[in-house]
Formats: sequence, C-alpha cells, structure tokens
Amino acid sequence: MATTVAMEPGADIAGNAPTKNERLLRFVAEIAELTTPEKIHWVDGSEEEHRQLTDELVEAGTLTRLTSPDFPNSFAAFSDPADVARVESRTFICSEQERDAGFTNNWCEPSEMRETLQGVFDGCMRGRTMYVIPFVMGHLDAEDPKFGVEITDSAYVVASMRIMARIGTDVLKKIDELGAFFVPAVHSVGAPLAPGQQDVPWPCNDEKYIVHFPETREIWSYGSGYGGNALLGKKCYALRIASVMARDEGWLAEHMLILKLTSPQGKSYYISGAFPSACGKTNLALIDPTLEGWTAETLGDDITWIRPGKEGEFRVVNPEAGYFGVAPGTGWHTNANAMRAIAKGNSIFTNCALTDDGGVWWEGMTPETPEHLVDWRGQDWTPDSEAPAAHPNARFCTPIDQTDMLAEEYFAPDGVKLDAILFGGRRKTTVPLVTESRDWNHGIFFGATLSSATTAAAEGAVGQVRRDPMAMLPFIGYDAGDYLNHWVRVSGEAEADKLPKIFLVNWFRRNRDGGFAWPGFAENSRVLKWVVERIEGTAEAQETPIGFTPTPEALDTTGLDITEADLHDALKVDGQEWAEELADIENWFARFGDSLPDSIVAELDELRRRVKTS
Ligand code: GTP
Ligand code: SPV
Ligand code: MN
Repeated sequence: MATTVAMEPGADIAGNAPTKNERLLRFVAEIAELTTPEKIHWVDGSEEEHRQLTDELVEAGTLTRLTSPDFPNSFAAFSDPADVARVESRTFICSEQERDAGFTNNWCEPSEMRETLQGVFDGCMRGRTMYVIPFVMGHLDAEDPKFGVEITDSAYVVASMRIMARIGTDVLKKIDELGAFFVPAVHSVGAPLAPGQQDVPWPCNDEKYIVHFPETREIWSYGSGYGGNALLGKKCYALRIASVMARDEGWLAEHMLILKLTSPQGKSYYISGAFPSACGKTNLALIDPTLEGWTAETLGDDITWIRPGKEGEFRVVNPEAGYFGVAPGTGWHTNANAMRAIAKGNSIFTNCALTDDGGVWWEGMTPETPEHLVDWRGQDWTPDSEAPAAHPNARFCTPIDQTDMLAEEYFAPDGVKLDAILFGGRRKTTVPLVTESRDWNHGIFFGATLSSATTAAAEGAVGQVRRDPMAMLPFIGYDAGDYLNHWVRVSGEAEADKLPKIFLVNWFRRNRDGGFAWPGFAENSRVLKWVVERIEGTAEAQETPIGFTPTPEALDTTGLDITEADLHDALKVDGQEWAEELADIENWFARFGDSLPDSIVAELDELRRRVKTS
C-alpha cells in the first residue's frame, strides 16, 4: 500500500513508513530534513498509484494523455528546451583520490562536493512531494540482487522508473527481509515552490549536478528531469556505480545490447553489442533478420551485466525492465519490433510531436509525413517547417515485456552464456563494416580504441569523432586505464576457449557519393550471419592489418540491393586512412598516462607494424 506522510512539524516519518529498515529510515529522514518537502510518498509501484500519479501529472500539464487508440494508456511529455539530454559536463565522479576518477571524468574533492550539494539541495523540494522509490537493477531473485532507493521530487521520474526498473513493495520487502545494502540515490528537479506559486509543466534548474560518490556508492542528481540525468537506476547506477561495484567484485557493467540469434540449423547464439549513445543498440537488439531461416529474439537494448560463470564462461543479464529508446528513426520499416511493443501502450513519450488525432509522431516513424503536428516545443508544425517536429533525442519509454520477440531467457536471473561481442560506432570513414579480432586481447584493443561521432543523446556538438572506450566514455565510474585493466583481469577468469569472439562493426560508413555504403538496420543480419559462421569456423575471411574482414563472397548478399562499389566501400581497409587513425590512437593512448594495460600497448605496436608493412 502506498503511504503518504504530510511533513508537518514533528511528523513521524518512521512510524508511518512501510519499512523498519533503519538505514533507509535514516536516509529518508535526512533527505526530508535537508530538502523540506511538503509530503513524503512511499512508492508501491501499483496500478492504482500509477493511475493517480499520471492523473496528477496530466493535471499539472507535465503529461498529455494520448487519446489515439494507436497509443493506449500512453502519455506525451515535453521537457524544458534546455533539458533534453544527458549533461556530461555536469557529471562528476567524486572519488576520494582524483587519480581514481581518471581523465575521462570530471572530478571534485568529495567533501567540497558534499558542501556544494548541501547548499543546492537545501530546501529544494519545498512545496513538492518527495517520492521514495525502492528499486532493484536485475532480478529480484538474483544471487546477489543490486538494490537502490531513489528519492525524487518528480512524479514523471516515478512513472518512468516504474517502466525502466523493478520497483515498489516487493523490492522493499526483499530489502527488509535480506537486510540488504541499497544504493542511496537522491534526485531533485531543483525548483522549490513558494506557497501558492504556480508550477511549470517541466520544472528544472539551469544549474545541474549529476554526482557519484563511488566509494560510498551514492548518487546525487540536481536540476534535470531528463532520462539519464534523472532515472537514477539507469546510467548513474547500472553503469557508473555498478562499474565500480563490478571492479571490486570481479564482473563487468557495460553499455551493451543482448541479442539471441538462431540459425536455420536451430542453433542459438547470444551476442552483445557495445555502441555509443544513439548508435544503434536498440535497433540491433530488435532486429528482424532479412535472411531466410534466421530468427532473432532480444534480451536487452542498453545495459548488460557480464559475470564469469561457474564453467569458465561469461554470463550476461539485462538489469533493466524497459526501453528508453531514441524515437527518431524508429519506424515500421526500420524497427517494426519496437513499433509493435510501443503499440501495446503503457508508454511515456518525451519530446515527440503530437498528431491531430491525439497520438505522437517523430521523423522516420512512417513513410508519409503528417500534414499538421504540434512539435515538441508546442508550436504548430507542417512539412514546410524548418526544424524537426520531434527533438533528435526524443525518446519512447516502454516496458520490455511488451516485446513480441522477447527471449524467454530475459527472465533467467543468471542470464545466458555470451558467444560474441560487437564493438561499434558511427564512423563515416576508415572503419569497415565488420572486422574480427585476431584474439581476445586484440578484441579488447578494438574496445579500447572504439570511436564514434557524437550524437544528440548528450549536450554539445553533434557529429564530432571522439574515442569512446567500449562505448562507456560517459559511464565509466573510475579511471579509464584501470577499467581496461579490469577487462583484462576479468577475462583471465574465463576459460580461453569459452571467451566470446570479438568483432568491430560500423553500419555508418559513407560511400563515394556521401550516402551510407551499407543499408543497415535489418540487413545487419547479414553481418550477424558472418559472425556466427566465424564462430563455427565455416566462413571465409581475409587477413588485413587491422584484423579479419569478410571476403565480398563470404558476406551473404543474396537478394540485397547493393552495388559492388558500395559493398567495396563498406568493406575496404584503406592504408592511408589507417595511418591517420594510428596517429589518433597514439594521441588517445597518451592521455591514459601509465594506467593503460601493457597488453593493450602491445596491440598498438602490433597495429603500427602491420599498417606500416601493408
Ligand atoms: P541509446 O539509447 O542512446 O544508448 O542509443 P542506441 O545505441 O540504442 O541507438 P538506437 O538503436 O536508438 O539508434 C540511434 C539512431 O541510429 C536511430 O535514429 C536509428 O534510426 C539509427 N540507426 C540504428 N541502426 C542503424 C543502421 O544500421 N544504419 C543506419 N544508417 N542508422 C541506424
Ligand atoms: C544514452 O544516452 O546512452 C541513453 C539515454 O541510453 S539516457 O538514458 O538519457 O542516458
Ligand atoms: Mn544508452
């Protein structure tokens, strides 16, 4: 049962709480004292509570109820135009030692940051309800369930967390039963209300802080209501804090999808893929193979936890329960599986456009563009309008169990054995469609040197190539060199012949005319087939200075509409491009100082030698 406690002077927080967990009661009391909310609401995760919260959000103008039968029980939200993506420049890893945050993170001395946070959180929930959300990342009945409690003053966050994670009464019961550790995660939009002050639909603050204390496993987020900044179970916990837990406990927390692929012979393979934000994880996770006889099922689209199993294998689980997927480009012709999941309803759409019949639309959803829309900023929009109708980082938030092609193994607490890892990014040049690593260590080098053009998923310029190790650049909760060392160490736990095969992929290479050389999306199943055939040792490959690439004949292009020139452009390894790439990788590695693993440095020497003699 949901409990709400009014915060009058002398209010009995503990006496009215649905838990006796002292650490939790202390946490809630401390944050209530600091932030001075009007009420405390213990979230139970029920339907009834959800109905009540969404009614209130509609009343407040934060949510618009969709009336089109195409989007049952779904809502649209429109953020403040200045709060549309993750804010990497305001994200901090406050480890005790600066060295432990490493060069990829912003660091601030912890006691100094605590003082700053005490200042900004002081009274920041005035006039608002403080929600307490017990949640678990991964399965509630996992061997070692990873709990968290998010305190937030945003009901939009509560409604979204209910889709993205397992939350509520069952989780709280289990925390109590086990006396389990939980990650305390505090979130505020940073917009206190004076008595009688009218709220805005999307409260937030120009000043933002997304702060992690890795040693004490704490999260503090201030000023943003958006996705990765505010749904603290996702990037803040399941990647940044979890990566630190994983370092200490001998596993890996990664920015990866998980896909189950079954061949015409009926053999199944589990493949994960680490691609940076807005670079194709959700689309590959929900692929509909174009090749006869091949089927795909999904286990996850954004975050994967990898643990060494009992038999020397790597096992993977998806710690999330929903999609927070990029809307633009998701359509019936590119990602029908996502569209079918969305069509079942129960979704929240953020920064999409509204259609005249009470639905939502975004660029790429349908082949034809509606004649009239209300765009994400609330303005009338027609096909003549200059700006896109949906924000490029507009998102759908949809329960994963609405996916028709969900693999039943998604529900297995100990996950599945991993067969292959793909590292990929958005590169217009240089990086071929697919390259197989020579061995595991060379594969880690692929991950360590992964690069991609920036996207709208984070603030800042779009289209600039940057190194993004294992697609984790914004999410490694500690020193990046230590993180690569940890990869080397953890793989030592697995048996060499049970380690997944590693591949580098690039769906985004341009052809000589500037268009995509490779059609991508469902056609990526042809690359997956080659990957599987390499696992089985049945497909041809040619050795190049950067690894093994398919011969044009080895890639199954049956029925594919692609010119020979495009296929050549997609697959080629160009000596000049790789000479430039080498120089860039050398500069990148120089930034690690002495924390880079020797085995990775050795791979760079090997690449240099191979590129020079080619
Ligand atoms: P996050 O949720 O931000 O971590 O992103 P993601 O990696 O899940 O990205 P997603 O699959 O949502 O894809 C982002 C964008 O890339 C969308 O606009 C897609 O339409 C586009 N995209 C995905 N796969 C392909 C592909 O194979 N080829 C091309 N050209 N575009 C693609
Ligand atoms: C990403 O940016 O990688 C996302 C979206 O998946 S967010 O949850 O906002 O981080
Ligand atoms: Mn992501």
